Amino acid sequence: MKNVLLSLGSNMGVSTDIINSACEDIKNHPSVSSYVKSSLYLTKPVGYLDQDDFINVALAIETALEPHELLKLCNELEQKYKRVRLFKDGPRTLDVDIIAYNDLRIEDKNLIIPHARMHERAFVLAPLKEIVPSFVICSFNKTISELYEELPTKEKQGAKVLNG
Ligand code: PH2
Ligand code: MG
Ligand code: MG
Repeated sequence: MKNVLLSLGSNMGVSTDIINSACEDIKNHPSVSSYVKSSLYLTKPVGYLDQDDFINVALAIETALEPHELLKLCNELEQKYKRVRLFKDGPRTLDVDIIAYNDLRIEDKNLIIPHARMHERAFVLAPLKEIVPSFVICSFNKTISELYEELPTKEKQGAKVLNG
């Protein structure tokens, strides 16, 4: 069984419903054995700024799925919730990213694990810090908590618990 961290985001459609429903799909998947979900976070867009705020959430799961099988599941969920890819970093109904997979490192044309920009992003690290602060990200040899604390203050201020 592998310990896997996922990050989900949405800023089109009814984002809270889409996020919650996609999380239930993951929880109910036959190859997912344990499941911890963070709060939902309201986050300022990163990258392309002229778009609505996002809803983001993090999941820590245990799964028997191999990395590329898991990627396939992520892509299928994005399809199910009618992902549109308008442009890079642009609005989307659902994005499901693999952030870490045990202490595995992968770099191929379809998949980079740990996620290449996770350490720069409060919308990834704030929800993860809530559920797995001590998880070590192998490529940095740092915990989620340490990576979060290293973020600029302004970046941290851009990710708040929804209704918190
Ligand atoms: N995803 C991106 C780019 N920018 N910003 C926020 N706040 N949340 C996201 O999920 C997000 C983003 C590319 O995947
Ligand atoms: Mg993404
Ligand atoms: Mg993605």
